[in-house]
Amino acid sequence: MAECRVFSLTPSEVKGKVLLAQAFPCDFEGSYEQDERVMLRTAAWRSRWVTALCLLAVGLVGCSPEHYPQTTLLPRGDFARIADHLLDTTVKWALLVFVLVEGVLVYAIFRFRGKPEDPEPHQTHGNTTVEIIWTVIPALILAAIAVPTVRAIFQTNATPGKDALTIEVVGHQWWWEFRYPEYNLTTANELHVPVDRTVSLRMGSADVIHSFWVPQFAAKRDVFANRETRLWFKAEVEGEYPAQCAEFCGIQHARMAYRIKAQRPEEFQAWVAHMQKCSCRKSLRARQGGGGWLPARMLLLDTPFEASTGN
Ligand SMILES: [Cu+2]
Repeated sequence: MAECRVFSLTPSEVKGKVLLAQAFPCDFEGSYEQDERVMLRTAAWRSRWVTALCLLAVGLVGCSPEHYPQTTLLPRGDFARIADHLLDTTVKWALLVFVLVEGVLVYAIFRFRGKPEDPEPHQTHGNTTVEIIWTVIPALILAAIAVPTVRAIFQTNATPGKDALTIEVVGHQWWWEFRYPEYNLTTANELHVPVDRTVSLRMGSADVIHSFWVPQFAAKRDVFANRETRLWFKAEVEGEYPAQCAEFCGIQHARMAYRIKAQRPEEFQAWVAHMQKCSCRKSLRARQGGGGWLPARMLLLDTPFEASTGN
C-alpha cells in the first residue's frame, strides 16, 4: 500500500519532497530513505555532475597551450606579451567580480532562505549608500582596466625604431608574399625573422581583404588592397610557428596558411646569403619592373614608409 502511494507521486510532488528533505533532513529522515524515486533521481543528478566535472577536467587538460602552436596564450614575442598581459589583467578583474558577486548571491540564498512559517519580508526601496558603492566600485575597476588598455594601444601602434627589419607583406588569393627590401629577396608562405630584432611589417593585399595573424608573436591585422596597414613584433624564442590568414577570403581561405621561422641572427644571415645565391634571388619587386604583371594597386607598398597612411 505504501509502495502504491510512493509511486503515485507526480513529478512536482517528488520535487517538493526533495526540496523539503534537503531543507529539513531530520523531519524527512525516515521517508527520504524509503522513497526510491527520490533516491534514484538524486543518484542520477550526482552521476551527471560527476560526468560533467570529468568532461570539464578532460577539456581543460586538452586546452594546454603547449599542444596548440597557434594559441595566443603562449606569447613568444614582445607584441604578443603586451596583448597577453592585457588579457590576463582583464580576466583577473572579471574573475574577481564574478567570485564576489556570486559569493554574495550564494551566501544570501542560504543565509536568508525563507521558511514556510516566515512572515512577509520587510519591503524596502532604495539605499543611497549601497547605490554609491556599486557605482563607484565598477568605475574604479573600469579605470584600472582602461589604464593598461590605453597604454597597450599606444605601445602596439608605436613606430618601430630605425634598426627594425622592414618586411613587406602582400596577401594574395590564396598565399602570402614576403618581401625583404633590405636583402632584395622574396619568399612565399614562409616568413623568416631573426630573434631579438624587431620586424616592421608593411602590409597590403593584391586582391581581397586578408588578415595577417601570427598568434604567438602578434595580434592579427587586416590587409587591404587600397591602404597600407602596419604591424611590428620581435620574436624572442627561435622555432617554427604556424600562422594562418584570419579573414575569410574565398573558397581556398582555409589553405592560406604560412610559417614563421624565428632564427638566431647568424642563422638568419646564413639563410639570407643562401637565398641571395640561389636562382630565386630575383625578387618580385624586380619582376614588377621587368614584366609589370603585378596588379597596379600593389604599388602602394612602394611608397616611402613615412609617407604612407593608415595603420
Ligand atoms: Cu586570406
